[in-house]
Amino acid sequence: MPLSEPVVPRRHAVAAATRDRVLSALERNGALQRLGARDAAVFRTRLQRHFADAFAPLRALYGHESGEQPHFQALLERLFGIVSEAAEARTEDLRILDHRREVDPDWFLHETMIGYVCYADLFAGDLAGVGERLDHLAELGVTYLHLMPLLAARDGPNDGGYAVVDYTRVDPRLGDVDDLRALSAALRERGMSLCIDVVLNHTAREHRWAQAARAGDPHYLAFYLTFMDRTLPDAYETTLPEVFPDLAPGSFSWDDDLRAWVWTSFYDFQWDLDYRNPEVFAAMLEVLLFLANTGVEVLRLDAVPFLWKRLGTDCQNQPEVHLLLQALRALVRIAAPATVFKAEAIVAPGKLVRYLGGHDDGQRPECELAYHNQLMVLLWSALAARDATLMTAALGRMEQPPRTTGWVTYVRGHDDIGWAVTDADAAAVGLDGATHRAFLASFYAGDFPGSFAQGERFGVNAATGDARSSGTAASLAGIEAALEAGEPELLDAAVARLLLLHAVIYGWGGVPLLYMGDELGLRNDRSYLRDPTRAGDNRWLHRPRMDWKAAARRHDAGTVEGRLFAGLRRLADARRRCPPLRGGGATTPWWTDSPQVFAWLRQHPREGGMLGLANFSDTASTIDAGLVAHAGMAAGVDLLRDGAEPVLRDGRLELPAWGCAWIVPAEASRWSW
Ligand code: OTU
Repeated sequence: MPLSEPVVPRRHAVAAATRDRVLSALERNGALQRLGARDAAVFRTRLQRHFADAFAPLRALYGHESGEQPHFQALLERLFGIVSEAAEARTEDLRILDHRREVDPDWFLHETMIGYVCYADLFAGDLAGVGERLDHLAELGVTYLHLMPLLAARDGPNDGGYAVVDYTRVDPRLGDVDDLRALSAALRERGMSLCIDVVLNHTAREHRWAQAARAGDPHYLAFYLTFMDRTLPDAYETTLPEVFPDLAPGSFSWDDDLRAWVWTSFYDFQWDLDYRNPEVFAAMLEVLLFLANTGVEVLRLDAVPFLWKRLGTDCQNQPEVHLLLQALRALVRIAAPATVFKAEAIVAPGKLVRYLGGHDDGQRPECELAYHNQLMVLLWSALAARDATLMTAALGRMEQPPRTTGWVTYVRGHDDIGWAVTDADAAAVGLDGATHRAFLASFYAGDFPGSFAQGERFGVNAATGDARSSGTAASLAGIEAALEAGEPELLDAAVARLLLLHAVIYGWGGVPLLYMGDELGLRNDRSYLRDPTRAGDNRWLHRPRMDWKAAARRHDAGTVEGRLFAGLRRLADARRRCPPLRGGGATTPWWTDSPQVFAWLRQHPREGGMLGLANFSDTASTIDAGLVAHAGMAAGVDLLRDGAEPVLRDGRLELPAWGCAWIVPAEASRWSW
């Protein structure tokens, strides 16, 4: 080979040639020209930059190697056609946002980020109503609003909106797509980004695609996983866990119209899509881009672990799931780079970081955010046990997310809490996994002796004995019981517990999510029992309606609402003054010489460090102050106490019952006070 010819690995050569063919196709049909000269140049650069990130996973998924190259090329041209049309449909506003986000790619991981999660109807009636309540969010420092499912869902039971009939229509009770556009713009004006759910894994049985399938249309029949008899369903079910063992047993449902079994991982009215079919991929790509073009900035990708099935496995976290996410990531980025993906993957700790693109063979762009389910579970575990040993060990064993990505951290959400403590993590600290999980379910159902919690069991699995928990954060932390008992001391303790949990999630790094009502300590809501479409699903216990009367007490320091609200505002202020929490840092738990005290060190390559401390005991605890020095915070100050120096006694640092501290070096904090 002559020296002048560069050695290009074949893989890259194929990708480059394919890319050029895709680009010429877009030029031939005028798609690029329609973007206007400037945006066409930018689009072309993005396509060149990200093409391989789409090409490689798509080829692995749909590019059957053997002689079907023209087919695959046609598929690519079609997908990029969808992408270029979406780029063309993007409004001027959003194109400017795209530029801003490309200049500031870790915008969603700034230390100023604070999320709020609510149902539009329960919070403020409808989308327009939400727009009128933004002051409430601004007071809490919110910069990110996750509105729970708001697209048109089936009538009757719809799993809280997770059974969508039309991804391009807003639930008419909440408004329409124009209201969604108006709200996303109003939010942006106030420095808040909108996040909404995209239910990728399944549609409602009443979705147009499913209706066509039921009417016998072979094109749409191929959108779903259907089986003429029980042979394959039975074979799959030998290794499939049940998501809702009591409410919707099994993973297949008989459909009378189809005269077949349909794959339904969740409720029987939620039909799993078949992503082996590239038509499904193309259809969902259009959905994502349509939603991105309404100004939604964060897409919460629901139930992603379930997207690909494989016989003999639990049909979660299959390698193809990651390929799908990588391909979608690259394609959406080319048209709408201001859009961030958030993975809803509530899976074993060892499988989580892959959703953020951390793979054995290096980093591949996937989702930018993912739920830190382990942190949430271990917080409640430590609170019940009054001991942080398991939490320290289990979190210490987890991998770091890639530096360009981050966790969303949370105390409570709309789902049950699944007690995802692995047997290995439990064993590492001398606990039996099953016993500890049963303890947690019992503790948070309020039936363990000495429990302060008032919750309920969810998803009790008669076969395995597993149980999850429902209840609002306030009720689980003891506020409901304390108010019933009318004992101020119990209430002080419960308020301190709830703030303790939030002090950890606000100080971890990533985006903390505040769940609606937790800023006021809203208790369990049993009104769902009167609604037959909800009565069977006690997750509605912790989906209360916003109590605006309670909110009116938020500045009254003598009330529960006032104490929680002020506490959360203090945390928000401290976060904004804490650059180490910015994206690009890493967080690791640290052992202390007190099992009740959880310590974590946040380190940022440019912004320095922060040592977080949280005392899970109902009495004061002390730790060796040498630890603080060892973490590089010898002359440290506590951001949670207005920059005061930590209380030291006989070389030990003292934390009150359920007390917390965020210690930063004094000189680092000087500029911010
Ligand atoms: C999600 O949760 C939603 O958060 C739920 O509210 C929905 O019911 C469900 O999807 C179906 O759309 O199993 O217990 O690993 O754990 O997707 C909740 C992800 C769930 C799953 C998660 C699912």
